[in-house]
Amino acid sequence: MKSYGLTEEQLKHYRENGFVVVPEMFDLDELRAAENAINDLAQQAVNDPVNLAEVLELEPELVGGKRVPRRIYNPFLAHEGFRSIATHEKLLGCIEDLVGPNIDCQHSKLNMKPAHVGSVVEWHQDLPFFPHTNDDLVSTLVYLDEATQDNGCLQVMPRMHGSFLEHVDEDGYFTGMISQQLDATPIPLEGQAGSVIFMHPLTPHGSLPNRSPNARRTLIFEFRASDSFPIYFGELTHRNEQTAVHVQGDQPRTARVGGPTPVMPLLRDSIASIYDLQERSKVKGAKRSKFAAENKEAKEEMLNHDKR
Ligand SMILES: O=C(O)CCC(=O)C(=O)O
Repeated sequence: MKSYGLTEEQLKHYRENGFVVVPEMFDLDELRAAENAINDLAQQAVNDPVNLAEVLELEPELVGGKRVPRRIYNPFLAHEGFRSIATHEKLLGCIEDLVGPNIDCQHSKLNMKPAHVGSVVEWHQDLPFFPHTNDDLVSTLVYLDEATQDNGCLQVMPRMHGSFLEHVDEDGYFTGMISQQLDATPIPLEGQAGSVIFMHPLTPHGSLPNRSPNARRTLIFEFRASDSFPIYFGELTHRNEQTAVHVQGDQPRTARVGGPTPVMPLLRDSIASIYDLQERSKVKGAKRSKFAAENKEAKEEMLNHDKR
């Protein structure tokens, strides 16, 4: 019998809203494994600068005259310290409640969101980046630092996880950011270090730049039911699958087909990350979604950000 999981109320919240936050699921001692892993990888990158681009991606802006990392690729595969969090029974107990007992980690990443420069992440859904035969995937974000509106906490649009939204430019190419108008009010998800966000893969989300003196590092695991299979759309499907790992239960050989009809991304070029694709799309003048924000401060910040 499993000893950890979501409460009925948390499950209901997830199903209705497309996300749920579990405050401080991990304590600072448990997060130390990730802290040590980040230090190890940073040291490796310094010792082996030739392979730097394989391990991490840098912020375009300098901090104190130096380049700082904005993303560590594939933390699950890169270090046991990250795996120990991804496969912790507390976390997998919740994933099992959401997608069943057979679980893969489809991919992972660590967004560093460093103080003062942490890049914006434009509004997007995750599943259009890797369509599957069903939508039983869970984007799982573990805050490694306290996340606030000042340091660019994740923002979500609730109750919009029922379909694939448009992420295209005028030629129909995938831009990695929502291009249709949305009538929704974003919710900022603030939380202490160790808090975990479970998010449906079709929930629109994004985050503002970090304008504070405090980093907002977030460890992200995309889990999926093991009978949710990727639908091929080109080289990126193959690349994604190279980092997928089966983490619990059986490995069914029959695909379960269900959920909203997948929209297949048409890529112009090969991409390194969501940051890379969104930046290139903006340079090409692609449309970004606008939305009705009731929260005055959030709206002003979004408008100011648009002017920057
Ligand atoms: O860290 C964030 O603000 C959002 C991360 C995200 O949505 C992504 O990297 O796909």
